Amino acid sequence: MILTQLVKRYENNPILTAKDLPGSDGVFNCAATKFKDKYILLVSVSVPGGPGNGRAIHVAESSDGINFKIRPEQFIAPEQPGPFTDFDYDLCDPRITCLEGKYYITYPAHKPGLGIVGVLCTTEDFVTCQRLEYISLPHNRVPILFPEKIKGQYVRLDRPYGFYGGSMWVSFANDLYYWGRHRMILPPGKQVWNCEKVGPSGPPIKTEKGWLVIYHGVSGAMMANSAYHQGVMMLDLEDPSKVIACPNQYIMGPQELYERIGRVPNVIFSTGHVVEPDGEVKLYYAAADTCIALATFNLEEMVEACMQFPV
Ligand code: BMA
Repeated sequence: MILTQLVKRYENNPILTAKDLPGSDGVFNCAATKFKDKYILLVSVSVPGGPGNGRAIHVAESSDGINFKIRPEQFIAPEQPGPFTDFDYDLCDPRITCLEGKYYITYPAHKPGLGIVGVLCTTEDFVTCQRLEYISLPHNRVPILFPEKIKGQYVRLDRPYGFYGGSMWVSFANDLYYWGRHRMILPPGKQVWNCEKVGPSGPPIKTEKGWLVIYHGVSGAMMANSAYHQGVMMLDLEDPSKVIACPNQYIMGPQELYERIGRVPNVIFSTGHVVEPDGEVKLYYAAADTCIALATFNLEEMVEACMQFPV
């Protein structure tokens, strides 16, 4: 079973580039969801001369999930006055979860010298975004909420720094603010593609067999440069601190030119997907920290394949 064979790249990739937003020099890591009858991406946009890496978050929308238009105005802007100013400098890697009918956005706010913290936000209309709270201590890059409560509690995945380089953890909360019962569920792997760090991609997908988690694996010094791949694993439906299957293969690795050449070469970094009613998963991913591309796979086939690698 070769997992990469289950994933199909869209033939006209990339679907969004800096040319789609004049003035920018990169449109990449994006959250993805559906809102009313539209597909929405929350896109990290970099602008020369902006703070940090110059990144802010913009909304892109589409009727077909392929042809997107980016709105020129910033949806989450850096350096806004208020309680969250300290870390709100370089905004990137948003993720979104629709939970109890509301849209929750999480992103790692980054201030060089201070660190990286997870911020929780919400939006009702994808026009304005309210920052609600920091939900992690530094350094923690990637909180993503599960789309429903499990045994009465909210659940999230994240990737604090410093545990074997960067491992994936699950935590629980009675509200969305006070998190605890932290458990490490996945340390970096033993393969070249995931040996340095691992972290969650978009929100876990509920299936009959368990929660399918798409995650990124980072290779370090074992390759000439680090490279980002995407992998999958399954968590127990009732107890998501239990990994029930975890293939040692990746599902996508940098292969096409647009994935291999760019601001950061050899990067496939997904922070969002949409599951269609017919079981097709549209996986949106940033290629080489430069542009956004689309790949698809069938959910049932991926779950079956993943379950061939029980833990
Ligand atoms: C991560 C983040 C992402 C970036 C990725 C690959 O650490 O900085 O924003 O896409 O590295 O460069």
